[in-house]
Amino acid sequence: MASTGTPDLGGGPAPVGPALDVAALTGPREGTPDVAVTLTARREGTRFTLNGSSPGPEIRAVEGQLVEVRLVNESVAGGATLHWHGFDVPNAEDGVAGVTQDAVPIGGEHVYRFVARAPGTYWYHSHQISHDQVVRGLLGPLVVVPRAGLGDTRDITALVHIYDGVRTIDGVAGQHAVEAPAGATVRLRVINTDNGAGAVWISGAPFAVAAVDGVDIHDPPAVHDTSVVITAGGRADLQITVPPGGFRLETGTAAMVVGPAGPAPAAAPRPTASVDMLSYGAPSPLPFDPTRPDRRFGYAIGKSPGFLDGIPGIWWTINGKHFPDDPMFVVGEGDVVTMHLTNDSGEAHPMHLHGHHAVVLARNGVAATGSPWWFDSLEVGNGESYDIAFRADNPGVWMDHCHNLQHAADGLVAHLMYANVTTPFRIGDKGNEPE
Ligand SMILES: [Cu+2]
Repeated sequence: MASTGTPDLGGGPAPVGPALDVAALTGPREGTPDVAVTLTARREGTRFTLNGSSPGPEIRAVEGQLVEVRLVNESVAGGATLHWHGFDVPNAEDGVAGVTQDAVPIGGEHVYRFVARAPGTYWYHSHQISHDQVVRGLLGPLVVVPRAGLGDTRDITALVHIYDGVRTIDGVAGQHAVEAPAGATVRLRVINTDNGAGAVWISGAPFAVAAVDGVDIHDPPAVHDTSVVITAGGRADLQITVPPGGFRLETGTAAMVVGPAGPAPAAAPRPTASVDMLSYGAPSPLPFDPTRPDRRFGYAIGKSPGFLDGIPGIWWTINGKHFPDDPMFVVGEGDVVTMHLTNDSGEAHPMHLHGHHAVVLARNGVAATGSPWWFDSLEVGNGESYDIAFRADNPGVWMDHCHNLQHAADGLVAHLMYANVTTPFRIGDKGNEPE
């Protein structure tokens, strides 16, 4: 893949180290896994399932454990993969068909191995024909708990997904209950697996946003009558003390009631206020100095007439180019990278960088003042701009794309590449079609 366009705003060419092949950038190949899971992908009617259900089974590991997941494709035509959304695995484990592996055909299998280094809330999904396979159910939750445990905290996952137009929580439409005693502390891991941003709120109790995209918020204050808007692909861990009458996690349609057995608290409409992560929580130092980046990029999202796979239309552009002629952002290992994201395309885009967490420096030129806001999925609204920064500390070839997966299929896909890394895989070969 050649470097195209001129995304570099400064920094000069990235240093080229010794050549590395993506296929060699695996997790530990030796050692007995602490968590070993086989996930069998099937087509069931119009749905796709893993081990007979969607969402697939929750994969839960303790920080530091070795995780091994064997994906078996029983009947998903077109092939399948598993991508660990938000979990920064070594590149060969990233599960992107045509970039880090070939799609697994019917009758085939693929083994992923990685160390559960970072506690937090994540999810997994197919990254082959993802605009179809994810919507139809090839997904599930991935949770890594801290080595020290969570004490008495009740740990509850709430994976939100729309099936055939019906919003569900953990696969259940309407309202369902999870029992927890009054006075207990709950960590509610809300995962947005849909193509658009989703608002959630808690009725019946104040709450704090304890983590976003797997990273704890520093000193999160309690809020009430406030919603949390979760980017497509993003997660928010909410911390709540269960009141005597319980509380509700609301999405506007599906709801989860958490509390002692008994009558559920009343549903509440969506609050008008929402948490703004730009100013939520207390500042704390970053692990690098973003005012002295080694590399600065622009990622300008637009739309213009042209051809995509030979089909004329009005397609998304990145820095003025259509996929696959859009930018390759080339970095060297260890670089501190800043990126200026803009969007003048007429629609919002939930931008997802694989393999790295980035931190928000500013939105529309207004500097972040709250807790460091680390993310892997960031909603960039039409007309908005974001300045972000990350450390290039995970060599490979990484997608940096829109997680409205139809937009990605329509070409809103770029890549971050380390200058010395090559991949033997090809989009278009062996049926590889990541989006
Ligand atoms: Cu988009």
